[in-house]
Amino acid sequence: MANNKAFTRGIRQQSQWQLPDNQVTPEAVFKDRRNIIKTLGLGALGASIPGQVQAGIFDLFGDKPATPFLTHPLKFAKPEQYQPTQALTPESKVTRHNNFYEFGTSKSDPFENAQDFSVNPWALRIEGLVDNPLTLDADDLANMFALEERTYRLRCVEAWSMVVPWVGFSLASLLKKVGVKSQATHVAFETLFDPEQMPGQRNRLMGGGIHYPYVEGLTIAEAMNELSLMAVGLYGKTLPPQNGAPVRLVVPWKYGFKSIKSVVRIRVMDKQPPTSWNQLAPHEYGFYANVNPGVDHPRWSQATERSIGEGGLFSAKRIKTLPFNGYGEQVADLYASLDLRRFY
Ligand SMILES: Nc1nc2c(c(=O)[nH]1)N[C@H]1C(S)=C(S)[C@@H](COP(=O)(O)O)O[C@H]1N2
Ligand SMILES: [Mo]
Repeated sequence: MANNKAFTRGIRQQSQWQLPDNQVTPEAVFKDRRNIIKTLGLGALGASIPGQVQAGIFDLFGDKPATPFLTHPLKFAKPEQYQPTQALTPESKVTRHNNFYEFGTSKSDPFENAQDFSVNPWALRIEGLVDNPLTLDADDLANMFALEERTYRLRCVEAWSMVVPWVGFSLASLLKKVGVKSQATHVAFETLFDPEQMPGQRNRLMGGGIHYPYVEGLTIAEAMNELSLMAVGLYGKTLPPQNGAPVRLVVPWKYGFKSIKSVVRIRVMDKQPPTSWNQLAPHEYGFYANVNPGVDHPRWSQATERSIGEGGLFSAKRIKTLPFNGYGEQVADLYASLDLRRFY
């Protein structure tokens, strides 16, 4: 499943039996595992076998990592303008339905494969066309900036969405701190490259065919927009690894793949940097990737989206996709002179 899935998004190839993502809910997969356990008679056996062995059986199906990653409560302000205006996606969904191909391409892979991820020590380097290059460790990330809670909608290019209470600081505040030189036009971001910790970086199929490290980029104006967030937490605590610990970008008006996780390098540049999904399939994923219901993906509509965590067990609610994911008032000006059909 995971291996096959690897090629459905990046490359035009889909096997006959593969269900689209909206027919295989995490719940369905979960229920399937229970059925397998039942069918194998393991349920009845359960009563008579020791706990450790039982845990091992569940590990086999990936239901429960042996030792969950520890998160810590954060201190933050709650600015009025970023308080939720719609129902939050439950934390259990936000942390178990993920895209983080470094840990595998199925939605449950990051939760299942990333619990041993080590973020200490961490070094985030900010360099390039800046006055004062800077390196931040895990402690700096939690303490150097005034943290705020911001609830944003996250809209994946695969046409599902969530509403997530992130905790973080604006990318603009970080860029102001290092001082951006006048000739700068773009900002490049890079995820950790550590094949020992990230199985998707060791195995091309498991990693979805992406050439690692995962890289992303923004224009300077996008990076300086107040909405661009360096998130260090969600639901009031430090990020779990599957969501991009210890620090990830969140750009809420763009498709989710722009919101790069577990960032180790931010480089201010004077040209547009390469970006991972654009490199893998340039006709399907552009540099801008603004959420746009008017421009379909070559293989599916972008007019609507599946709201994760809403609408019951087997069918999530389908809602209309909004231009710029609902953030047009804050960002549409950035694209006034850009043909968004051509610069998708
Ligand atoms: N390094 C890295 N960052 C990544 C990805 C990835 O595979 N690797 N997936 C992206 C995609 S496609 C989405 S939709 C979001 C998902 O974020 P979430 O799992 O926290 O919801 O992360 C983005 N950031
Ligand atoms: Mo995504």
